Amino acid sequence: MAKSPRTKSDRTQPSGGETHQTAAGLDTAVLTTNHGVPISDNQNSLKSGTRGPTLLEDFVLREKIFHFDHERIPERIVHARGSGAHGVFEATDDISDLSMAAVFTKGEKTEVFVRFSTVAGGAGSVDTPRDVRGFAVKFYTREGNWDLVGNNIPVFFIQDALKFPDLVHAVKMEADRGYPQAGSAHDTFWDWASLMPETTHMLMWAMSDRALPRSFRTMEGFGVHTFKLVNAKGEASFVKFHWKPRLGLQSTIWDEALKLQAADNDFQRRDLFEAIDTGNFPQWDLGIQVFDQAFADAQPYDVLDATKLVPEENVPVRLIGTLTLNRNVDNFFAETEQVAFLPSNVPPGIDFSNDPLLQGRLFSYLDTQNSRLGTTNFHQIPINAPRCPFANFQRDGKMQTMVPRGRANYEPNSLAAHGEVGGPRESPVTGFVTVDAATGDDESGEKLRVRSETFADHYSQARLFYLSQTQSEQAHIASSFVFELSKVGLLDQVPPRMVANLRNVDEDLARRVADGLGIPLPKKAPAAKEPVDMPLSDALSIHKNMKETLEGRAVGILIADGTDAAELDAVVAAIKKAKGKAVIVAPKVGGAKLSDGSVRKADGQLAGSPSQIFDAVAIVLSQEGCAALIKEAAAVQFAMDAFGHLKAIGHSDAAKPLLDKAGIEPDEGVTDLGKSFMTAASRRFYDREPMLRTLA
Ligand code: HDE
Repeated sequence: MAKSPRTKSDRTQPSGGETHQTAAGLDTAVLTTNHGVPISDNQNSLKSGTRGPTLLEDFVLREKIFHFDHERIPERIVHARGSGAHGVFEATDDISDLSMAAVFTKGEKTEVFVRFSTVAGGAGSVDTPRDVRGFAVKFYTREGNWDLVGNNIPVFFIQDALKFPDLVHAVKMEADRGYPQAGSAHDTFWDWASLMPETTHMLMWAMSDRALPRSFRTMEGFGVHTFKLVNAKGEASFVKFHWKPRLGLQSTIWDEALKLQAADNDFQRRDLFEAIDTGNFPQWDLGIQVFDQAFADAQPYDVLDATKLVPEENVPVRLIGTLTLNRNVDNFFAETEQVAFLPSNVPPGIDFSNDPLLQGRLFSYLDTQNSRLGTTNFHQIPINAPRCPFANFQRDGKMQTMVPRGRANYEPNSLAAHGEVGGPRESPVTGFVTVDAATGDDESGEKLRVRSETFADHYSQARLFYLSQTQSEQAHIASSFVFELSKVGLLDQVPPRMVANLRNVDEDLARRVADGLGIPLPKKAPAAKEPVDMPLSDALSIHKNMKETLEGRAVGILIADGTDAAELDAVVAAIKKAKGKAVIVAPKVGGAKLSDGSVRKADGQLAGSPSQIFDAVAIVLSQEGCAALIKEAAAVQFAMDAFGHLKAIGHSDAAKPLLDKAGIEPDEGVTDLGKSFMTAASRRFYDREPMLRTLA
């Protein structure tokens, strides 16, 4: 497989301006201070005598420690933990009738930077908590940057930006005790959420396996809000943006996600980096749902309400381009940490709707960058700088790296008439023009601190989501509510209040959650607006949108001394042929001595490579190997967890005693190592679950 290209010429530089850094100085032979003075000794500080005190005049020591002391910047208040990658977006369909944005010109290739994230945890937290994932894309278009700052869930917790600080305070670690980290299963989150019926739809998604994606590569992305597309005639349509992963959807199950946190807290970050590094470039198609005011008016929900989606069965998703991530970052801090996304970054041809959540975001992101990156000049940092020329009369400020020439720092000016540089001028023809209210937004001009009546239905789409899931997915949702509410320790009033809200979603769901918690079914909460039944939508289910493929999946192959070399080679070859990743696991990382006397090196040691890091497992043992591993708790657990996490297990005949010891009752997911294993390894066996654990 090809290595991802990492040439110097690929490195991001702001257009028009040079950075003074030459790859952080690493191609300079002599070590210097930040001011260029050569350093003779980087091992010892300057002292008075060999054992005397350190001298204040040691500028080498002081500069080095001073810089180190300030290496960290404030982490993002939300979405602190993230992973980024470079790539390209190629427009594949002509939508010039809808939008004049150059990024959508058929055949146009635009450089992009993408950052995936969890929301609640700090920068050093884990990759696999139950949480929403951020899916933020910066398109460096030739008409300026477009930032589509979305999530992997198409709706949001709240309808109005004014509630965002309350949401975030409630979900993040509790104010007095500083825990829990990266999880919503605690008092303050559910106290708040149960008092806010508008969260109900999003809660259904957050309690589903959508909040446990297997990898970034196997999750969808959504722009969430309704935006507008504007064509060259100034005509606007409403649009919702979707990212559809080429590998289909995949999620983990809860027990697996918990164990993954212990096995590898960088699981998703590593998956993304390694996929790109080995040339398995992740891809998504960009889809749009386009509709007009008449459609919007006819719906039983408001398209400006971010707690609602537009079912794909009503407005099909039209695919208009492909995103390919093909280059890892060179430096995590300089790129992934310093990238600053702004939903307010839109080129001509894309515009905002009056969604009150979106409107609040347009302010928040610009503002937060100043406290995070410490300067209003954050747009000059290479990862944030447009790739097209940019120029205006904004000047100075902290960390100004540009050196504008001449006297023109105001406009209008007539300096050009005097032979001086006059600077850029506005462009009514190519410049961004806010589309007028032609799409019928209700802009009466009165000042009102209100919530529109059309936002009042908090339950119909929550019900739509729940009822559109498979039985297994519904059981996962009910069980997640039980798990999370069971962690509400101090506030007895909260679980009943939440279940009372759920009765508006689905009576059966509410009963299951109450039963699971062991509490009486509370009285139904009054609904601001009675929910209605909507036609079910297959697009909302993960199970109905999985792709049976080995591509993008890893198979852990457990071997030990005595493993049949030919059998092992055949399994590895078959996995590779099906574009899967074969990972050899053995008791010792140095390898195992195979039947033919050769030694096969392992990719991972058994104790450090539990089966939750794989999508399927093959257990290729001889009688001798099996006899040894049957006494190894890690080997028994390897098989037991693979089975418990509903994965395929292919095994040699001689490995059967290990499976017996793990309590595995063979089903269609437990196979020999032949063709049937390759088919089984491309999927999961959800039917197995009711036999293994009690779900709500
Ligand atoms: Fe964010 N959000 N958000 N958000 N958000 C931030 O911006 C905010 C919302 C999303 O990888 C912050 O640069 C407000 C919805 C992503 O760097 C901050 C509101 C959606 C990321 C902020 C929302 C998102 C952020 C923190 C309600 C999905 C990570 C650091 C009005 C459509 C971007 C930063 C990255 C980050 C504010 C709601 C997605 C504080 C006020 C809805 C993917 O500005």
